[in-house]
Amino acid sequence: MSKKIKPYQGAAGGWGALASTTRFVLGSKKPAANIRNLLRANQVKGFDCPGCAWGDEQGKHFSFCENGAKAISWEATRHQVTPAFFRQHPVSQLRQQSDYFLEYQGRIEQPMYLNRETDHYEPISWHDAFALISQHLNRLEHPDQLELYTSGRASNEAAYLYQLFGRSVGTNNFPDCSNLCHEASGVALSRAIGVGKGTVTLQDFDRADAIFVFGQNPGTNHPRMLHSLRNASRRGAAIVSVNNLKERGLERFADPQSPAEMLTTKDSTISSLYLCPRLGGDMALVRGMVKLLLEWDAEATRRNEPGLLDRAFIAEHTQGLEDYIAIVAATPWQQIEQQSGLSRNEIEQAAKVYASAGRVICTWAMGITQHKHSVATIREITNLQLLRGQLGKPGAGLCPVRGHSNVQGNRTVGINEQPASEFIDRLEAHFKTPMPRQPGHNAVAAIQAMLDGKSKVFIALGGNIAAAAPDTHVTAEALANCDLTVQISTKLNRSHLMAGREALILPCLGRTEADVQAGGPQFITVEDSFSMVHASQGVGKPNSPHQRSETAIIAGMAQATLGDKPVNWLDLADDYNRIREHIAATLPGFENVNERLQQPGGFYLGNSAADYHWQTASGKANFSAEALPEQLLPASAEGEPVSVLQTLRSHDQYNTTIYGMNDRYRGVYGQRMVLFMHTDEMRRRGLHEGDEVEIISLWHDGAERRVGGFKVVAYDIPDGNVAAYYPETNPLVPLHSTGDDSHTPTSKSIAVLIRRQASQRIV
Ligand SMILES: Nc1nc2c(c(=O)[nH]1)N[C@H]1C(S)=C(S)[C@@H](COP(=O)(O)OP(=O)(O)OC[C@H]3O[C@@H](n4cnc5c(=O)[nH]c(N)nc54)[C@H](O)[C@@H]3O)O[C@H]1N2
Ligand SMILES: Nc1nc2c(c(=O)[nH]1)N[C@H]1C(S)=C(S)[C@@H](COP(=O)(O)OP(=O)(O)OC[C@H]3O[C@@H](n4cnc5c(=O)[nH]c(N)nc54)[C@H](O)[C@@H]3O)O[C@H]1N2
Ligand SMILES: [Mo]
Repeated sequence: MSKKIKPYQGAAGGWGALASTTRFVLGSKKPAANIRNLLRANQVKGFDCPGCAWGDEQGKHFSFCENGAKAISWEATRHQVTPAFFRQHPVSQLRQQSDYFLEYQGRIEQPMYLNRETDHYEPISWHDAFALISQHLNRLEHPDQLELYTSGRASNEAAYLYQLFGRSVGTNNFPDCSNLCHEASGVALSRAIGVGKGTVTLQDFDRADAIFVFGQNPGTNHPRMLHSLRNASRRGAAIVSVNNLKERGLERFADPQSPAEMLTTKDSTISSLYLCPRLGGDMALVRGMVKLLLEWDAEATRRNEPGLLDRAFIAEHTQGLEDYIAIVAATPWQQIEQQSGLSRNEIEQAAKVYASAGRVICTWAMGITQHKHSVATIREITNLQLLRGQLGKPGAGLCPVRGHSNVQGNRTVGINEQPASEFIDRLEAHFKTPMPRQPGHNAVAAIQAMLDGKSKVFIALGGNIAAAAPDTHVTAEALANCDLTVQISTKLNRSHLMAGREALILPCLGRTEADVQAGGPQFITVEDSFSMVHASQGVGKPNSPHQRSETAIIAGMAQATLGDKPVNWLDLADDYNRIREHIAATLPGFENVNERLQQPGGFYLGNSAADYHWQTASGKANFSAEALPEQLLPASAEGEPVSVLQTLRSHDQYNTTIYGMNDRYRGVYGQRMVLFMHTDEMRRRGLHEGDEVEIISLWHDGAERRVGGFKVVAYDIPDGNVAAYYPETNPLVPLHSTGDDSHTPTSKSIAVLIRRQASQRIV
């Protein structure tokens, strides 16, 4: 595919999506099996789509999306990375290859051990691999020298076993992808409403009068959400999109699964209002909306008309309103307009939609969670919802739209570096053994501990930390500093090449594949963004007889390290019902899990806040009263203009997995090294479309962070903000540039200098 920039004219979804799906499915080597797989994804029987964490409509057939199709066919490849492949390619040579090349090689076929002498991975038996892990773990001076990373694709059963393994060794070091992702949502919501999860269910989208979508690109990352938005918009609900960029999926949508829509090429307008704030400007926008709501409410009260606030809800269920009102009053309009980059008139339009809607849902994703003041921003969105009692009732609530398909479930079953003491109490009582209580490391702390030589063994249950984590070179150094790194993976990736002094790759089954253990065929469970837990059972034939299930691999490591303490691990891996019985005994909400899973569609875990039960210290929902950040980022550094960079996903990628070089809805073809920029900024900088630039980030530690070879693309983005793809830009994100209280890297607001590539010399 040749490189080109060609603005996309169609709606999101539609023929473009269908053509792309067909190409991905048919382009793989086993189209029949792939299509059968697609039909089984997200159905009552079959597997949960590994694409994203959006919920499933009950009883609807053929519910898959273009990007789910890519995820499934990417996993179902027949390509294999065999011992012969590794004999041919030394690790130092593989390091020169792109992420796309690495994953494209296919599924890891056998367990592999890195021989540092020869610089090649060599086959190792499962027995010897587990023995090596146990030797390393039993040699640690302290259990906290172990880091156990999780990527949110693992099942509840695997994740539960993994946390039990880590805690039985004696550590709470569970860095996970959530630390890089929705951590701010968990922190903010726990403080505000006493539960770190969204309060809505999928059915609420059918009842909302207005849906505010903040900092999210569902057309690419949660395509099934577009169905809910389209249906809502058709029945007259207002959809307000708040996004730094004009995203096609939020503007228009045609359903690739609705023949009528496809034939008439009738597409739906999704958003009735589309606001483009500056990066990090959402808190200021919401503050402005609240300022107006309070003004309008006061006017109505003066006229003896019903006010806009839900006073009964506020009185019964909340605390902290006075302080919040005071801080809103003290926030000047000038600061609100300057920080949001929106005019008072634009903010007023959003406030009017909000004020006139009976039931409102607010959703958000990475555009909100990956900033320095993300927790404060989510608290502000929550304040807005509390003011009008938009919580708990049908059609209203808060909805952080999760990323990985089971990231929420992983947290629920104990992947948490700061576990609640009640959970540890339950584990101790049930397993009759002491469990660690000291807080563990999140992703950034884990990288720092490895860098400092404090942590010595790194085990990853999936994911690709070397590419996904910030400060790529620093992360690589941290991994190299470990005595042992272990990657439980489906496909070859960067993390296998940025390894410790000793390293293992342990190949596992994917979600779509049949998992047969001594106890017969097994299913696993997952939890979606709406707290629905349901079963998932793979159907495909495993790619190689050597691959094992994640659960069996964890059991193997645990049995080799701990013997039968505190459980017979191998016994649990024989029959996952046994693991679910331990889950039921130690986690509220999972009582009789094995029976309840028999109901089609699974069961709802419940949400205390949606039931007006506030598990906060105050016993109420808490308003927060925080000033807006003083200044987002500097406008210039030593006379040179500073831009603010966000790092985001293209349409052809799943996190660090690159499926292809196109970003169709943004009109980018055959390339990924692009930098989206406003035309005014291009003019000021004397840049033209296609000019090559390098990007240098500003951070006060003096280290140089620079990437080059990016082509400028003119785009509808606020002047002074720029955007480029992740993971190519991860070397620019300083490890310690993290969110307040969330510790999440600020991947959506990095201060950068932009220089023409020709000026190789930096003055
Ligand atoms: N196909 C596919 N599906 C995926 C993934 C994938 O990579 N590919 N990844 C999965 C994962 S792990 C996650 S977390 C989710 C990610 O889903 P998203 O959060 O949609 O992912 P991003 O591409 O990071 O997009 C961030 C969006 O927020 C906007 N934005 C950035 N900064 C700001 C801001 O300050 N304010 C506002 N209002 N908008 C802003 C960007 O323009 C962009 O539209 O998707 C999940 N689903
Ligand atoms: N700059 C920047 N950085 C970011 C982000 C950003 O927006 N900007 N987003 C962040 C976010 S939201 C997230 S969630 C993280 C993602 O971080 P990770 O979850 O660590 O990364 P992924 O790319 O999802 O992991 C892909 C790898 O997982 C393995 N894999 C796939 N399926 C399976 C499976 O079923 N089992 C096992 N064991 N392995 C499997 C494959 O080997 C594949 O190479 O990245 C974060 N990093
Ligand atoms: Mo994520």
